[in-house]
Amino acid sequence: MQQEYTARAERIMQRINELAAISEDADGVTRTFGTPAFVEGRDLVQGWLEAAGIHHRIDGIGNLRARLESPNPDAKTFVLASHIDTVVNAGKFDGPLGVLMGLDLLENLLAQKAELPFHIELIAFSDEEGVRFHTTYLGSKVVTGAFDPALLGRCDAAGISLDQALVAMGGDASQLSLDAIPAAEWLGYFEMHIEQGPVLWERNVPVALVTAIAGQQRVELTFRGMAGHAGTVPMNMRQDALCAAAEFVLTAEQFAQVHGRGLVATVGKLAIGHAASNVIPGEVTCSLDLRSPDEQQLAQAYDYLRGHAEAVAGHRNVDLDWNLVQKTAPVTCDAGLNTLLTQAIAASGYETIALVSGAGHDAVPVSFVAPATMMFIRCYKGISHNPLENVELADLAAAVAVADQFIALLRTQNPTR
Ligand code: HGY
Ligand code: MN
Ligand code: MN
Repeated sequence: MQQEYTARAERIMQRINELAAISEDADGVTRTFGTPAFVEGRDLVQGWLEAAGIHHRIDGIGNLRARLESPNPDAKTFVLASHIDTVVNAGKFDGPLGVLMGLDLLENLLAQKAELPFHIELIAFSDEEGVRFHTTYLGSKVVTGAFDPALLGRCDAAGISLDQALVAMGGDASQLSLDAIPAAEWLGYFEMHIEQGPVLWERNVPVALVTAIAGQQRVELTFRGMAGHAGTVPMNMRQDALCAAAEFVLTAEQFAQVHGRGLVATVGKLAIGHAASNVIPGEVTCSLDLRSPDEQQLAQAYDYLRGHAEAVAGHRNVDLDWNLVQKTAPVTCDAGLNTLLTQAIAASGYETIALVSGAGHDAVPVSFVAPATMMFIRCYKGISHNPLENVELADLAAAVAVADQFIALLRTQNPTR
C-alpha cells in the first residue's frame, strides 16, 4: 500500500510543479484571479480532468468544477475543494495542493469503479486570496450562494472592474446565482491544505485536523495630509501622511503583541502617493489585516485600532478614510466529519493533532451552508505565502493515505446524513 501512496504522491507533486511553472511574474509564482496566467493554470488542471474522463465545467465566476455522479439521482453532493489562485510571489502548494489531492482521489475512485452513495464535486476555486479585488472567497461565495453582486463594480489597481475581468475570462455574472449548490443538496465539504504554521513541522506529524478557522477583518486606510517641500516646511508645520501611517502601523503591531491569545495584526501593503525623496508625503494608503479565533477579541481590536487611527489623524492634522473591505466571523468545523477524519488518521497510524487555523480558507463561507472540515498537511517550517513553501513527499504520501481512508469511511458511515 505504501508504494501506491508514494506513487500517487509523486504524481501530485509533479502536477504541482507543472502548475507552479505558470505565472504572471518571471520570477516566483503569481496567478491572481482572472489573469491570463490564472486561465492558463486552470486550463492545465482542466486538461488533467479531460485526460481522466471526468465530467467538468467552468462556472460563471471562473471556478473549475468536476463531478462524479452517484447512481442515486437524489443523492446529496460532497465537495472536495481548494483554490488555484495565489498571492503575489507565492509558494507552490497554498491552494493547488488541495485541488490536486482532490483530483487524485477522484481518479482513484474511478480506477476502483467505486459506486458512490453521494455525488462528489471537486472545485478549484477561482479567487480565495482576494489579491486583485481585495475581497476574498469570490469563488466559494458563488458556490454557497453568498456572493454580493455589488462587488461586480469593484475595480482592481488598473481600474478594471470585477465584471469586466469576468467577461474577459469567459465568465458570466448573470449566471452566478445559478452556480450555487442549494444548501439542501450539500452533504459536506472537505478541504486539504498546507498548515501554513509550524506545529506539524515541529511535532513531525504529517497531518492534522482543523477544529476552527479564525475570523478576519481587512481594512483599507488612507491618510491625507499636505504634500510639501522637504527642505522648506518646518517640522512643526507639517501634515505628513507617512508619519501618521507609520505611527498607526507600529501601534497595530504593539496592540496585537500585548493582547496576544490568537490576535494577529498585519499591515501588508503601504503606498505613498506621488512619492519623491524631497517631498513630504501628502497621501498614504495602507492595509490592515486583523485575525482572531475569538469574535469578541476581534471586534475589540478593530474598534481600538480604528479609534487610534482617528486620534493619530487628529493630532497630526491629517484626514483619514477608513474602509472595511472584508469581514468574516470565526467558524468551527463539523464535529461529525472530524470524528471520521480522526478515525482515518488513526487507521493510517498517525497521532491526531487538532489545530485552529489562523489562515482563512474557502471552508469559511462553506461552513455557513454545510458541514465543513479541513485536513492540514505538514509544510517546511510552516512557511507559506513565500517561495520557500514546501511539502515533503513522505508527508504528501501520508496525507493521501489518510484522505483515502476518510473517503472510504464517508462512503460507509456518511456522518452528516
Ligand atoms: O489570507 C489568508 O488567510 C488566506 O491565505 N487567504
Ligand atoms: Mn490557501
Ligand atoms: Mn493563502
